[in-house]
Amino acid sequence: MKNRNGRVTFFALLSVALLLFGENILAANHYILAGGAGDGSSWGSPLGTLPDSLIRGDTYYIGDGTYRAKAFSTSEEGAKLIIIKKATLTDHGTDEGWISSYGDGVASFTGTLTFKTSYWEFDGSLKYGFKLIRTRSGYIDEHYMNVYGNNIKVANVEIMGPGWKDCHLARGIQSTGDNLVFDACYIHNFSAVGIRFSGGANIEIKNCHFHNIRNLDNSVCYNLRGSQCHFEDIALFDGTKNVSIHDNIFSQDYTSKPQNVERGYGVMMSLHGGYLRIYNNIFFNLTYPIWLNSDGWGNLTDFYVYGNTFVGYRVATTTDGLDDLKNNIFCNLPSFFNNDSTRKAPTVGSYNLYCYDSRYVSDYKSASHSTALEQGICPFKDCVKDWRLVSPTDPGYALPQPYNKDIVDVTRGIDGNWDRGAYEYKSSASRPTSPNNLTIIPGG
Ligand SMILES: [Ca+2]
Ligand SMILES: [Ca+2]
Repeated sequence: MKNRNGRVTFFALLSVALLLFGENILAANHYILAGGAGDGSSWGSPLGTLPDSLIRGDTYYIGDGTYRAKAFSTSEEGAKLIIIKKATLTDHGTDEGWISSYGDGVASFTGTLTFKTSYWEFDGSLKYGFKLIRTRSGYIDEHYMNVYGNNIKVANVEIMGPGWKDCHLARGIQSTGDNLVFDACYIHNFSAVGIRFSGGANIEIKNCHFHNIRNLDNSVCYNLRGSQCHFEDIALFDGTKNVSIHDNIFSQDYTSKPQNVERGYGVMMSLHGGYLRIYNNIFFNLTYPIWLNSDGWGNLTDFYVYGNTFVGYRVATTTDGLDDLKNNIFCNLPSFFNNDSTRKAPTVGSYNLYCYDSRYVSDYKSASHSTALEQGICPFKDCVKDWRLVSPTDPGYALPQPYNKDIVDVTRGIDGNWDRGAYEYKSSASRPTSPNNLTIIPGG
């Protein structure tokens, strides 16, 4: 601390300050805007693209425009994050040189983004400030994002594939890392896979929308392109473990009936281990919402399926390895979904609600604490696009955290009745003055 003259040096003090407050003192903002040629110090002097090497602890704001492929390979420094976020009207760092047109649209990336090292946050700020697309023609087989590092969060990103009909082999995201969060992403229009995990542990996928991850016919695609056209929204393979999938929507277009014969897997699993918690999701018009690959499980310990809404399916969920199945709604209305293409919902759980199906109504009624609705009753505001409840269900089973909030964060049972399905129903007596009338429409 003291030099040979007994004086505390400026540099020694600075070292202590850096040790104590290092991230706060050093953290800086950088500004990137397509077409920029500055030093990145303000919106008046933006960089045109993210630099090759970024600075740990810093934040990089990106303005509207089109950007190219990027490999994120900056070395780690302990747990120091690098934050890359979309600049918005209300969150863009400095006002110096700022023009509102820099932040009222999206930042699009037309090449693959690859996270090679750990501790990154990539956040589009608003739904969906970052967009990953391809603009060229022909078969597109390279993945749109690769997540190879650990401790990475990806949020508010739209990943629009090259087309669900055309047997492309591209995946939205290919991932091998640990400690990952995917939040509020919209991944659609792929014929292979939305997100594939090839190993990795402690993974959370929430508030995302997967739409039209399918292909015209797998045998057609197999013959054309090989066996990578999997039509899986989320694929958990190769020893992936400890996964939580909640508050997501998995859907396919529903324009004429029957549509659900066109396949589509919501969550596909093989050799998965640790816990697997699937709750508060909506699965609409998928042939196999939750499906176990023929390779079977790994070392699975807790597999829970709670509070989901299944509408239109052939096999709603595997029951192989399933530890508990509660508070779900299973709905296959013959008026919407052809009897030939719909199958029986599982009856091994309890506190589930079943829509009417003449073939299975007696089984549904005899399931533990079940509800089997009468013929012609749809429990939702709209069976094909709005799965909020029109009235309370028979009480669900009260579960601990994290299962005590619904898909839009309403506390379960806040009105005295814990409802089944992804949406909690709030009776008018306790409804706040400004309810969250969120309507989620497939494709939107
Ligand atoms: Ca703009
Ligand atoms: Ca309720």
